[in-house]
Amino acid sequence: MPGIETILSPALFHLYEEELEQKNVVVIDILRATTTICVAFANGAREILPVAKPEDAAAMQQLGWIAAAERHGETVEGFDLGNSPQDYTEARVSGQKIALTTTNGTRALQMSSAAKHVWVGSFLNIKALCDQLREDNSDLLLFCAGWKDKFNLEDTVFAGAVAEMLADKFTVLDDATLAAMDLYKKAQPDLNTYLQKASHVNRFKSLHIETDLDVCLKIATLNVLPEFKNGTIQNRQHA
Ligand code: 3SL
Repeated sequence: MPGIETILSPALFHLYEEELEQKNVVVIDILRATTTICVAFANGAREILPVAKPEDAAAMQQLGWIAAAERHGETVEGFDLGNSPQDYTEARVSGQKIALTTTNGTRALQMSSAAKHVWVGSFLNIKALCDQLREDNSDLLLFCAGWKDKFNLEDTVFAGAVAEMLADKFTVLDDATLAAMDLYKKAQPDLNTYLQKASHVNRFKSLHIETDLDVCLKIATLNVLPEFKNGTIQNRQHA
């Protein structure tokens, strides 16, 4: 049986780096980067290039790409898009290539590049994602992007949801995954209510972007499977 482990914060990533090439990694930034990437593909985006800095996204704008940048939860001034899934509408992104930089999510993607496969996970595509992971049968690392190297609730709850969905097919190898599964069981009856105490949800409230929370907590509504490969993200499954 393949195993599942969980990285609860990017600060712990170095512990897993050596074993990466035989494993699947799921990068998790529920609020909001990995959710936004799923929505963009569901609405017809062609490709998403995760980049480190706003300047890198701006450089791609010169080549006809949409430039998207978020820092501290806000759209960086002068960019076409920020990181709200509600802004990645069909009218805005269909057929487009997007260069995206966010505070934590795009960094976690780039950190994972040595893995066998790097998948983009969100509640919206959880079914498509878990179907793929079951088929592949490789060891799995659930990588929570967190917030500036710190643990966060929403990514951990999602890691627990994935581990629960795969529990019949995978062996849980570490206590981080067990803790994530326990947290998911506690949060699952009402994810929105449970996550009201999360630090990033409070950040949303101060930025008046709370409506994004509902969008990010929709479960298995999108049949997309974004994969980060050779430095860029493409959808392996059509919506
Ligand atoms: O951390 C990230 O990558 C972002 O998802 C943060 S935010 O939700 O856009 O504030």
